[in-house]
Amino acid sequence: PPVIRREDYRKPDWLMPDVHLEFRLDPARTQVAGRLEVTRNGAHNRPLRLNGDGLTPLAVLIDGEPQADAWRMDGPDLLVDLPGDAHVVETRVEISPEANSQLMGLYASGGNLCTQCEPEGFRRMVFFIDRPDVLSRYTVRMEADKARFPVLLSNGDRTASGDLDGGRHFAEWTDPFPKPSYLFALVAADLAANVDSFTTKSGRPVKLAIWVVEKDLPKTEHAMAALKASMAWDEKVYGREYDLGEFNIVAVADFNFGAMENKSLNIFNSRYILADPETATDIDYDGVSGVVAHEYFHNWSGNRVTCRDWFQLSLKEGFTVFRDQSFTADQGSAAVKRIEDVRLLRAAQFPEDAGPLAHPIRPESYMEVSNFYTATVYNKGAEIIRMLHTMLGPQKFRAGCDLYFARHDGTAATCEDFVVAMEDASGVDLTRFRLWYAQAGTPRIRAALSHEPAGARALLTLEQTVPPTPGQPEKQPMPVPLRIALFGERSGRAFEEERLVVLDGERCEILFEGIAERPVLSINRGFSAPVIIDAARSAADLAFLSAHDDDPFARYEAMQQLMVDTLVGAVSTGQADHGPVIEAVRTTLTDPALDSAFIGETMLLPSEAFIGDQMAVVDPVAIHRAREALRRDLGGQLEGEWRDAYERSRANRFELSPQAKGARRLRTIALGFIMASGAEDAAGIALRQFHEADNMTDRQGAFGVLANSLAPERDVAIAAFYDRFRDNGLVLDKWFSTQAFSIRPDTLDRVEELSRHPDFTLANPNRLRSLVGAMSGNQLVFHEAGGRGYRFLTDMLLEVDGLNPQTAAKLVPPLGRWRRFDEGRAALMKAELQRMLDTPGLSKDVFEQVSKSLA
Ligand code: BAL
Ligand code: ZN
Repeated sequence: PPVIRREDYRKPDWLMPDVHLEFRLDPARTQVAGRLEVTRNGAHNRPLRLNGDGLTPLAVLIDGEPQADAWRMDGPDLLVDLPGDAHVVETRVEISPEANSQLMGLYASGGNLCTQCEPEGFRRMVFFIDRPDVLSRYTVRMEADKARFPVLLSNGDRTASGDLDGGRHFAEWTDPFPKPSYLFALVAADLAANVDSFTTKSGRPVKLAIWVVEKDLPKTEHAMAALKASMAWDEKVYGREYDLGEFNIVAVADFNFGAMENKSLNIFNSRYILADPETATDIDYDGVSGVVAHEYFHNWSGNRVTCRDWFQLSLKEGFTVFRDQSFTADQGSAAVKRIEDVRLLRAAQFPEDAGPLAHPIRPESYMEVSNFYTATVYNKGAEIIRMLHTMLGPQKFRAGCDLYFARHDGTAATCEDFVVAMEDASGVDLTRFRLWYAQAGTPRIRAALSHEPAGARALLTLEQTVPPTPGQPEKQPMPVPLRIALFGERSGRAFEEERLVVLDGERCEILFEGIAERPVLSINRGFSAPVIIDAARSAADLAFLSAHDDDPFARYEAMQQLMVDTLVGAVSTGQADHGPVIEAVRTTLTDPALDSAFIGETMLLPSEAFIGDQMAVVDPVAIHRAREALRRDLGGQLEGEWRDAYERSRANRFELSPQAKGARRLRTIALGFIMASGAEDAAGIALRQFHEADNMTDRQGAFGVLANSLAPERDVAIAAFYDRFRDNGLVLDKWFSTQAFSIRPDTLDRVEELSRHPDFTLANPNRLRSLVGAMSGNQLVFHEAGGRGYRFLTDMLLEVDGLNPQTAAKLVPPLGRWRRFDEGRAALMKAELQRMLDTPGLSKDVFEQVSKSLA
């Protein structure tokens, strides 16, 4: 497949200020007519290229006349020769939504019809200039059977509707805001709405509607509350107001992404809309509010100002993730939110940045843009915006955002435009900061602190290296903002106010004065930069920080580092001293000043994958053994403390307050350690929690603990969970994933069995990820010697590729990590990648990921 390069960007040859679309909707045969008012953009004589994907033109008219000679196909695209500078081009095609298993373009889900156009799904519905820098005003007419599809929605405002002959009806929608095709949406459905309203700060009423199948209406309250909170927050924090009279959200069960920010008609994966205590965990509730906020915030960061080309994707995604993270931090515990965000970054983005698919947040090239909706573009992108916020301060950052929105409203912009607006508004030179957009790889910072008691001075030396990544062997040092504090080892107090140090080159030295007692270094507080810190602090210093640091993130981080050091030491030497971790955990667990949510986060052992990331060669079995040994020791030696914490955090009635959520979190973590202690009554306690729970967090928590166990209670829970929730797809996903995450020795057998379960299907991305995605994220099981996990993943992936290449390609990265494993495993992993490559008809989505993984 051809490689598309950022440097080859050329402005569009033709513009398309006004378009009119007509959809005669039918699940099997939908007719689509497009009427495009095109204008020549600049002096050239190139034809009009209308992108298509799998379309056959049934008619092509120019200025109202059929023109058989004026057009030709060029691969999937339609080329039209146009004599003048402004013409009306009309085309007609027929498509089959129910046969569309890619879930891109117009497709059927649960009997309803909906669209997904980002990034290049629009061209699967109608010949069009399908690129984000061509903005058009849309009018849309939809016609459908009224009984089957009573609800007809598109972007903007409904401007006409009525009944037609033969039991059909129509609706017309007009969107006054010019938009690129990727933000188009259409829904024809039999759904009911939770309707509410919001009045914007300038007094404009907005009708809000969340559309779901009728029985799910009670599960939309949390999403609605989140939507209203997001609208108010964006006004308060960014001064951004909603701009239309309606805002619709539609939930569908089959969806490639989490959700989609189509102008005024967001379409959501139902897992990010539906929540009630019986079926959703606290994590699910947070997912709903976070994603509702994210999609809403796109109305400004993405829709009003969109992207010039797909290389600029992080312009809208990194910025919008930063905005949704800030929103969630403001709504609840900022410390816990930061810990969760960093855990996700380390789990998903750091490995990507260290592997064959590493790319800068603004990539230089791609074969298939769908492969670039990555943790790097989204989550590292958000960290880069956060660093700007940290370095400029909140006022100048806000001024930069205001200038960016004012300058680029109604246009398609670039990452460079964003940085220039930040520079112009703040007066800060960001020349070197731009390297963060251009260079891949996670920088490593070595920090060495020396103390001179006689002179009461301390000297901190910082050194930066940025590792080579594919296509980027040499790197330049980047500006790294580090929040730093020193604590007195005896007094436990900070010596001075926290400093913000920007390490701007390869090396710098920072002098601290008035440091009489030995200082302990707290660095990258709040995770101020997305880097790896190598500070070589002793176990005693880390334990000290975990108890005394006044930055909650730094306290968490110190505990994590202590655990990681202990576990990596245990794996590499076979010897483990668990004492310091056990004492540090005891101190935190029994600190009455700490809230349960924070304690819970801090008690979580680093994942097996994260421990592997610290090692030259990952040994999944040794890592698992070392981690389980620590869990057993923590469980056994602190059994009394865990039982106290378990009882203390016994939630009463379900509520969603931060305190109640924290209590539930700690409760299940304590349960896990009681189980690890080997106590005889542990499985019974877990099964009681499972049965008596009045909410999914407690039930799922107990289920997860039992799923790892060899006790007979595990089978009871599996059967009971299934019986209770067999009719709820989203909860069944949990049933599949919990079993696929199990560390039992028979997990792969069970996963293979579940792949033949009548409720398993490759057609639904959530279900696929719940089994296959979960298994490949289970380091011990996926890397079982002999390669059965690799073969299972590959078999599934190849089958999915025939249906839904975009989703199939997302399953490749775990195999691409072969360089990190021993020769035997690496050879088996490569063999599976090669098997994919040798498969005829492989999609370009999967081809790109596999060929880069083998390179
Ligand atoms: N734009 C694709 C889905 C999202 O990031 O909101
Ligand atoms: Zn987004």
